[in-house]
Amino acid sequence: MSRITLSRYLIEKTRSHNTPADLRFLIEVVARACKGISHAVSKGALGGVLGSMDTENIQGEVQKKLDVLSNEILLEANEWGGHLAGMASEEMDKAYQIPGKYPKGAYLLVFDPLDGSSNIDVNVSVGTIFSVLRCPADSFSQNDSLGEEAFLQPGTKQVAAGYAIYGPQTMLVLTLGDGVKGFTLDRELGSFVLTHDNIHVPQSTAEFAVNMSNQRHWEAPMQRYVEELLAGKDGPLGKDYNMRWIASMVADVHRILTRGGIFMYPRDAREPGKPGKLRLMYEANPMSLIIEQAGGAATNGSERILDIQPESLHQRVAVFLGSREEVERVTGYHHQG
Ligand code: P6P
Repeated sequence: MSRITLSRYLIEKTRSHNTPADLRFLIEVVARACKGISHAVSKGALGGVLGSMDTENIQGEVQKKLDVLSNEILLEANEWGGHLAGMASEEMDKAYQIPGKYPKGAYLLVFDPLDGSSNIDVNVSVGTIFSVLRCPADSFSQNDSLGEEAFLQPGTKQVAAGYAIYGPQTMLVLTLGDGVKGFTLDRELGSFVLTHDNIHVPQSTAEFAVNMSNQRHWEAPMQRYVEELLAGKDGPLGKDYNMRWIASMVADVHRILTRGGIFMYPRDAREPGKPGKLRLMYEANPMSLIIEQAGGAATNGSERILDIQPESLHQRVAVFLGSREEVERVTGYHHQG
């Protein structure tokens, strides 16, 4: 059987589902940038790019050299193509304005260029997460700056979302709104090849992902739910659960897409008033669209993540996502209060 590359998949989508040519071009450019990031990440210490800068991003997190490099790779790959009205990134305080010498296009690209970067120096899988929105007509101008409000759209407005995971294999996982596909990078050809044609999250699971060291900071519903998970078959849930926590959202979500599970990052008492650690626009929304498109569910404990109306670019949110049965269960605990 001839192998279907990402390019062929996208061209066939354009023909059969009217995927606009400039959206196809956008995805191909992002995929090419992810190949470049994969190459830089895989060099490790040999590339002189491990370790930290002496700078912090808007999250107050120390920036790794690869964070900044990955961000630059995505900006430089996308700014000239004429398919974007602007970009936003975890690594930049403000929206990125397309330089005046280049034409602007219909889409907005929002990304976490290198998620999980605290794991880079210990050689654990990391990834790039991206989300594609349409630029609202009333925000678009070839000449004027793009305001942040153009990006503040609920996750249901995403026209595409995906991630690259830089692990034993480099993979691109993508949804254009009709299912989830997985492409594995063939390093000899330099092409992403379709290897997972229809990724589906198992409805039920016996595996949960949470950073247990935060347990004492959780609110009561979360405490109760995890206690019952830990009680296993002797408790009310009637089955034993396994636990995994990689502390790299891309790797944890990829595992859940592959074999089921529930990923949890609840808000906690460490940062009162903050709704959670993870960012809505470029972590929770793209991952929630992918999970839902694969048959799973994603909430912030009380409402569907994709329905949340963003109020700021770097807004945070609590995240419960994965196997539908388990997400509905934990959401029920939060509704009981
Ligand atoms: P903690 C990585 O920094 C990240 O944003 C996600 O990729 C990951 O799921 C989470 O934070 C890990 O957080 O508090 O366990 O280190």
